[in-house]
Amino acid sequence: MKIGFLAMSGIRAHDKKLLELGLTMPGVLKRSQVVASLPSLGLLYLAAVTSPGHELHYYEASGDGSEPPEVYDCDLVAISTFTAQVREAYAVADRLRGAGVQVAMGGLHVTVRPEEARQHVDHVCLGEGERLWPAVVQAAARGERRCVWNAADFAPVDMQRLPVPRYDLLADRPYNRFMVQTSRGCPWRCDFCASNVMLRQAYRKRPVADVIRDLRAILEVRKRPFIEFADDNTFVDKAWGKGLCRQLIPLRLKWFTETDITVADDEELLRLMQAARCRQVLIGLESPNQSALEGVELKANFKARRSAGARDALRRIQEHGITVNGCFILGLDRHTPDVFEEVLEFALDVPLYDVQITVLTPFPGTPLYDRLLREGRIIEPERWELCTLFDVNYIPQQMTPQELREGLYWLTERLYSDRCVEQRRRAFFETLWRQHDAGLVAEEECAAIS
Ligand code: B12
Repeated sequence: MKIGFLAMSGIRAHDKKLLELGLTMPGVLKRSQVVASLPSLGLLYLAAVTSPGHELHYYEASGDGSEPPEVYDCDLVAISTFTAQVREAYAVADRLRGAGVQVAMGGLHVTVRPEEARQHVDHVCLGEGERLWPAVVQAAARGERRCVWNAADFAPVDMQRLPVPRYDLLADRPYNRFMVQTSRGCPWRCDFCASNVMLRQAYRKRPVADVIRDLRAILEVRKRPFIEFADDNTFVDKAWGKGLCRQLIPLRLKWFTETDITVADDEELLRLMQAARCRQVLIGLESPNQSALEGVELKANFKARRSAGARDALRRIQEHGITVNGCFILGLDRHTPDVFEEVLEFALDVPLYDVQITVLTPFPGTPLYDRLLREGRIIEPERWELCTLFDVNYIPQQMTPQELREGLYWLTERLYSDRCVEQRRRAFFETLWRQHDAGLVAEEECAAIS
């Protein structure tokens, strides 16, 4: 069979005013453009576990959700879904099936809403895809349609033996950013988090040697790639993390990852991350004030417990030449309209090199979604296209939806203005060059980061 893997890339947001603001802010635009073009790691894993004898192709839908004409030459097309683009994905699937192409769909959204996906696709795939995909391909080859495939009915995915994602399928595409996973899951359970709704297993790490093997495979496709680790929380296990960094040092690759604030607790780890050329860590701070974080992490109240020392922890990370992208969620239940100024003050005080602000978003499958639905606070349930992290579709507890929107605009204008970006970043560069003057950081390294 000819099998197509169709990624729905790009960034989604519908709030017109915010889009206008974003377009005038180089800080926002630059990051969006960079990430919008990331290839889909999930699909590259599916390609890697496809049995030999099939012809495989990787495709991208355009930012408006339209598919390239080549997908119509396939016998089977695999589509990966996030909530914000799932209606576009269903529309693509309807068109493909109308033309006689079989469609399989998986990913975060259909995992929690399989009954919806059944209306549009031949094979609905729930959970991690590596074990179930070969069975889907076999069934498709026999012409069997209208099936639901659940990872829970297959052996658990073994993180000790993941294959190399088929990066080679991207060889003729202009990607320079590549994704690698070092781990899956997160030990914490934040009530809003949509990342791990489909993972049946606890936090799992991969063997460092396998991660390095995958990075070498990328180097065969691209000379100087930038690496994004597509993890939920990379440095949970500090000893393993140090081992990873030691092995990364000789590769001299620049990389980005998501982790929690406990990286700052371990000086040796920070030094190794710096030596391994970590360029940025993204950390979910969620709120500048501790009281708003009470109860947000459901297992151990982790976010609230770590809030008091957060500013110093963030400074420690940045003092190691690693920029922090601090993420805040606006509109948590205990947020009053004061939160917008508080975030600005926090970001300037640390100061944070990068800041990401999003609005609280009830993604289906999360405890937050169920709670807000029960409380009658979701404005338009199932308007999935609003699950973008930038569009308000719920009633906050201590402000109106409009106050939340206005606050988001107010903060966007300030945080991402040229003056504020410069002010936030200046301290980082000053520290870096001081370290250079003290002989701690090489000139080449400083220049590369600047
Ligand atoms: C990388 C990334 C992106 C990349 C995606 C690149 C791409 N083309 O795939 C970019 C930057 C484009 C992106 C965009 C967006 N993202 Co994003 N992104 C991520 C991130 C950090 C990692 C995803 C990843 O690669 N995981 C690793 C792979 C291996 O897992 P996977 O994709 O889930 O695939 C596995 C299974 O799902 C399954 N599977 C997946 N697809 C299929 C298909 C079939 C047929 C089968 C059988 C199985 C299967 O098998 C795979 C292997 O086990 C996650 C956070 C996270 N840690 O998950 C957020 C995340 C997925 N993003 C999110 C959001 C909200 C967005 C945006 C809406 C933001 C915005 N406003 O634009 C857009 C979506 C727009 C769009 N085009 O879809 C949310 C999604 C929540 C949800 N329920 O939808 C997440 C969870 C972040 C968060 N915490 O809120 N994102």
